[in-house]
Amino acid sequence: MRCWFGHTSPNLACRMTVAFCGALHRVPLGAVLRRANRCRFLATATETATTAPRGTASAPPRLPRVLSGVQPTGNLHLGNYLGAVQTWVEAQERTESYLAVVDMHAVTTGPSKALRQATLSAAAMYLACGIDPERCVIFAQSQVGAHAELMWLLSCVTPHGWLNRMIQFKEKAKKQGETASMGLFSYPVLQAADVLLYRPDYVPVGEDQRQHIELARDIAKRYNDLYCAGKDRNTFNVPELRMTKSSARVMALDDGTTKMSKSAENDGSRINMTDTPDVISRKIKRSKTDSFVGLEFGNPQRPECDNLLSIYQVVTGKTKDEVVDECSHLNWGKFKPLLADALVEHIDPIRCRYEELMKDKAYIVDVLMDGYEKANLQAIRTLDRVKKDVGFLTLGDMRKIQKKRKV
Ligand code: AQP
Repeated sequence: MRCWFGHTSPNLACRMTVAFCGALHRVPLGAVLRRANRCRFLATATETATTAPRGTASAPPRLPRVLSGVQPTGNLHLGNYLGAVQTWVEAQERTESYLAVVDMHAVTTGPSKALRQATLSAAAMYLACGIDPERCVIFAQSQVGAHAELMWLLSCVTPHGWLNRMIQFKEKAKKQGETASMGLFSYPVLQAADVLLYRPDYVPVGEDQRQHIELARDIAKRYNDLYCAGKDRNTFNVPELRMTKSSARVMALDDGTTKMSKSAENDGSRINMTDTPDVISRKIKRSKTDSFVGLEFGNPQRPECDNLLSIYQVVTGKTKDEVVDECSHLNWGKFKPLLADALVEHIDPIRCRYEELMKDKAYIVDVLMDGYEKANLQAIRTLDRVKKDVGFLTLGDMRKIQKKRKV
């Protein structure tokens, strides 16, 4: 297939253009042309990057590589957006981002509802929030088989005691009792595999994921010690852990001491990124408050007040002082409509884009296919090195032996 710009293996933007010509897409012409123009620019930039020798003045500096993801365990909510996806959007121009929809993690606590649909929906939400598929690799974890393979090999270098210390397992297992699965227990090893396969420079995480990423770093170091000692380089780089802004920890609307969560039973506890303006207003109206006079940040006796003010601050982009000036004298009846309006203004354009995207699932699939190809290439490269380190008889080894016999 040849695109408008003559590329024989057109990238995603070109494919969209071709698809548009075939009237298969409902993407507005302006958007397609903007994308296609950028594609022409990107194609030139990529060619320069691959043809210019490394270390010369013309070789562009390598962007730091980043890996992150969200589980498709339900609708993405305001916490996932502010704590994760928005930070990816902000960083995408400065990084080479691998952004997974981590569907294998979604089944650790039992069957996950409508997983296929939730995976497409999560990918569509990444795009609707502003992730550019030309810059970032968006893919579904379960499609890249190397995640599961590497997880097994990493399980064999991870001491059992390290996993026993994982707080998230203890919390989730408490709810599940005897039925808590091995998958839930070894979830952090899968997460380590997710990360280490792509050799990222850093991993952006919320406070809740800090322990898991620290574990991934420990696993990488232990693996390198066991299998790479005496070699000229380590198989895994030990990624830096970068905390996202603490203000982005969003708590539940019905309890300011627990985090907003996809899987919480009460839908009123969260603002879904797919909620309509009416639903958002209703949820904010019903959100838990207190009977103190005025509004304030940071009072430990008022977690709901701190949470709602923090959300207001983040979605309006105001400083803490500006929010204090504007809101400290207000009562809940005055503040809640302000907050609801600010949320609607921030979220509704994303919801509208999301709904448009979901009308064209073939486009979401194009993005995921493209992401699969890129992610798989990188993942297999790392996995092959691991297999060599470990000493497996690989297909490559066998072919070499066969070749010798034929000669
Ligand atoms: N409430 C939150 N505030 C800020 N950041 C949050 N994240 C999740 N909830 C909040 C961030 O979103 C990213 C992806 O999370 P995940 O889907 O992999 O798992 P999670 O943290 O367990 O999210 P949920 O919504 O609570 O899912 P369930 O209910 O399925 O367990 C992470 O970067 C996380 O920090």
